[in-house]
Amino acid sequence: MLALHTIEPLMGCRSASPFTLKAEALLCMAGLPYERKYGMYRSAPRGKLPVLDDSGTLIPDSDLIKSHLESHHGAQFDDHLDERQKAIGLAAQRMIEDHLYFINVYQRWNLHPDVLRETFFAPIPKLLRGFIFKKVAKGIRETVNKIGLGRHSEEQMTAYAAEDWAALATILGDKPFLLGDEPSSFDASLWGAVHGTIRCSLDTPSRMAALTHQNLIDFEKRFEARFFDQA
Ligand SMILES: N[C@@H](CCC(=O)N[C@@H](CS)C(=O)NCC(=O)O)C(=O)O
Repeated sequence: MLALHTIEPLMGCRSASPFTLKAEALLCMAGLPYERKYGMYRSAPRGKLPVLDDSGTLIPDSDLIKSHLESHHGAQFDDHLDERQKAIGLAAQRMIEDHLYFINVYQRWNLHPDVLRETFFAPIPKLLRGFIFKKVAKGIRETVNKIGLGRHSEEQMTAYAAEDWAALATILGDKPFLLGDEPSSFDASLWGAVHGTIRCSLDTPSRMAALTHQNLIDFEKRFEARFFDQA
């Protein structure tokens, strides 16, 4: 029995987190039935989501979930890729998850605090909501600042995001998936980022940059149609 502890949908996208989107995409790619669960925040083993519950064993982190699905459930996400393709995929994934992600989060929270507080935080009682929201927002600002990105100007951050999207669009080119005709785990990461950015109606400069790449928009739809429409 598989249950994915994930984060709620947000304004048009299936989850507010690209990492939980990636984990869900991997489950769908593996063709495994699963249940979605919400609300595991503080009790997550590493304080972060996604977490996969496999009959009572908790697996935190989207990459560890990928390895678990391969080692325990027969998934073969990347076996068709050669070493060079795997290296390109990993470089793209790291750019998505360790660079672009932080700009996306920062811009979303910086530009739309009121909307986020009243949508995403709506389940929290009103008296507590503002307090918890401020604490989370402060944590995000501090994290992005500590890794250095938050010390750049808004314009510079937008320029970085535009470069990342352009690089991803270039790697994808006119192929159906990031590394060729068949999807791999790296597409789950790309789909999580593209879906979470363009389908969520919270507009940011990074979202606008992503939307200038028709092949990324088409990829998001193609991936969704193949793995999610029947899910
Ligand atoms: N490396 C982790 C990153 C997961 C992650 O950063 N999740 C965010 C949601 S987007 C989270 O749970 N943040 C809560 C926090 O940092 O307190 C993965 O791939 O799963």
